[in-house]
Amino acid sequence: MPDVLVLGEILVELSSTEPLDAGTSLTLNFSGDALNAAAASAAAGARTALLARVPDDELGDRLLDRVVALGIDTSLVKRVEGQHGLYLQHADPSGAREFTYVRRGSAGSGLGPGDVPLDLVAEVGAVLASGIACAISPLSAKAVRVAAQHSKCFVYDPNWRPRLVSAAGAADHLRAIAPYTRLITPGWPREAQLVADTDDPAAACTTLRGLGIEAVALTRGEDGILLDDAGRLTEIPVVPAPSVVDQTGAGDSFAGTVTARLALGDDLLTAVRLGVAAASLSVGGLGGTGHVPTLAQTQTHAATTEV
Ligand code: KDG
Repeated sequence: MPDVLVLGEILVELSSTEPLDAGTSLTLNFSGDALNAAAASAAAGARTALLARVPDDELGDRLLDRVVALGIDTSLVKRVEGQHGLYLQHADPSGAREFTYVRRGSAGSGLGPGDVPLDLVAEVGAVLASGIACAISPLSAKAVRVAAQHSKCFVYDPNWRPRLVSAAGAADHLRAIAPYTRLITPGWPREAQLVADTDDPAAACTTLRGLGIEAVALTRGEDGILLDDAGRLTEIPVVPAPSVVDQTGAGDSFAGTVTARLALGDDLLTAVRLGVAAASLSVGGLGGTGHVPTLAQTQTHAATTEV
C-alpha cells in the first residue's frame, strides 16, 4: 500500500537553455509535474505510486525505467495505445524560460475516473494532483475530482499554465476541487488571484479557505511561504539555493515533499519547511527531475535556516 498517490500525465521532456532553432541540441528526459512531484515524494521517504496512462511503445518503456529509477511504484500505470505527451523546455528570444507543448490528444490525457482505484485512494495517506491534470482534458479533470472526493488528505497544486487553460478555466477547476482539498499550494500572485481579487496575500488565503480548502501554502518566491492553516498564519522563509541551474519543477518538488511528509504524519509546518528546503535544492539540475534531493540532504538544508 503506497503512502502517497500522484495523478497526472508523465511527459517526454526535451530541454535546452537556448532558443529553439534548427540545429539546437536538446536533452531527452522524462518529466511532467506529476512525475516531478512523485519523485520528490519518494525521495522524501513516502512509498509513492503514480496513477497515469503511458503509451505502450519503446519510449514508454524507457520512460517507465526512469520512473522506477526515481523510486516510484508503477503498478497503477496503464500501458495504452497512443501518442506521448511532450514538452520542449527552452529559452524565449529574451532568454526567459519557455515551455512548448506537443500533447493534445496524448495517451496520458485519456486518464479518466474509471482508472481511479477508489478503495486505494480512500486508504492512502495522501493524494496529490494539479491544475495541469485538470487542464489536459475534461476526462482527466473528472479523474482528479473523483480522487479528491475519496481521499482523506487531498493536496492540489494549481500549476496554472496559460498555454493549456485560460484563467477562467483554471479558476473553475480550482473551485470544483476546493471543497475536498486539505492543502493547496498556489503561487503568489498569479495563481491565488485566479479566484481571489486582492493584492493582500493574507486576504487571498482567507478567500481560498472560504472555498472549502483547509489550508493554504502560498508560494511567494523570494518572500517565502505564507501558510494559512485554518486561519493560523505563519511566514516560512526561503532557504537559499546552493546552486541554481533551472527552476523547472521547483514548485512540484515543494508540493511532492509536503504531501509525502503529511502522509507520513508530520505536522503541516514541519512538512512545509521540508518542502521549501527540497525545492531550493531541486533547482540544482536541468529539467523537472534533474536533481531530486534525498530526505537527508533536505533535512540538512532545512536546518541551515532554522531559528
Ligand atoms: O512544473 C514544471 C512542469 O510544468 C513541467 O515539468 C512540464 O508538466 C509540465 C507541464 O505540463 O507544464
